[in-house]
Order: sequence, then C-alpha cells, then structure tokens
Amino acid sequence: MSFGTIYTYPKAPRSTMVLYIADYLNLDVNIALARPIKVYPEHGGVGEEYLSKFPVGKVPALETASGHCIYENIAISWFLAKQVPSAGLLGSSVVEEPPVCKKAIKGRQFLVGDQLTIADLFVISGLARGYQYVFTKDWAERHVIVHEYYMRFRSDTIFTKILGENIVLDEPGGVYPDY
Ligand SMILES: N[C@@H](CCC(=O)N[C@@H](CS)C(=O)NCC(=O)O)C(=O)O
Repeated sequence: MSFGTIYTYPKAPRSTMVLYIADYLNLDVNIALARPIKVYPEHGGVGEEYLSKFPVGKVPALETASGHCIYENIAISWFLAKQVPSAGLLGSSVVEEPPVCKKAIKGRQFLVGDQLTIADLFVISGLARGYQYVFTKDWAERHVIVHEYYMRFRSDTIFTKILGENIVLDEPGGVYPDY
C-alpha cells in the first residue's frame, strides 16, 4: 500500500530533499503534480481541494495514506525520516537530532556525525538551486570546500533521478522555470 502522495512540480527546489528522503528510505510514495499560481499563473493555481488540505498552496506537500496532510519541506522531511529511524537521517542520537544546519563543512564528510542526515540534504538541495543558475566553474574554483562537498552528494543516483544530470555551468544564466 502506498505510503502517501507528495505534491510537487519538477525541480521545485524545496521539494528536492523531500523526494530524496522518500527514495532513500524506499517509501512507496506517489508523486503528484501541483502547480502553485505564483510559479504557473497560466494554469490557474492548485485548486480548492488542494488549498483545503494545504492552505498556503505551495509545494512540497504530503498527504499520507491515512489522510494526514503536512506541508513545509522541513516538517515533511522530518516526518519521512522518522519512518525509518535506523537509516539515521535524523542523526544517531538525541543530541544529533536538533536543527543541524549550522555546522561547518570544512574537514568533514557529513555535517552531523558520521553519516548522511537531513542536514546534508537541506544544504545540498539549496546549493543545487545555486548551481542551476549561478554557481559556475569559476565560482567552484573559488569555493573548493563547498564545491567538493556538493559534488560528493550531487552525483549520486537519487539526486540525478530528481534533478537530472549534474552540470556545472560555464556561465551564469538560464530561465525559470526551465521545464
Ligand atoms: N516554507 C515553505 C516554502 C515552500 C515554497 O515556497 N515552495 C515554492 C516552490 S519551491 C512554492 O510553492 N511557491 C509558490 C508560492 O510561493 O506560492 C517550505 O519550506 O516548504
């Protein structure tokens, strides 16, 4: 039986880590298209039913098979990560579990502890947006630590599935949305 439905549109930046976690944990989720009016004005918005479940009308949003409706990418990520505690995405102890995004990358393989957590996924997903339009090869040469950290994760199969091929731009540019 399906775990639930994640609503998003392709490459929505705040959906990236949610989709990653669902895939990483092998949760059986449906992916459904939702087009917020600010991003796709030509499609008329997400509709009343969506708004009744997710009043802010944004993505990502999750509706579980039992009808729980959750929005905000951190809340969804947390909820998904909790489904499989042994995967360690929330850290390996209560001390590691809290908001884990203020650690330095330098000299570390992961932001928290010795394994992938949602802290890494949050940062990589945000950086991916930068690499989509702004972070060029030249930028990468000037930000070696961040770039190496990013590349280590971004090349994995799940990110590639969600975001496409890992490309570093020669020049900044591109249009939004690009799909
Ligand atoms: N605080 C929300 C923000 C969600 C958000 O802004 N999502 C964008 C797509 S990445 C969106 O749906 N924008 C449409 C809008 O602002 O109405 C979260 O972190 O999930």
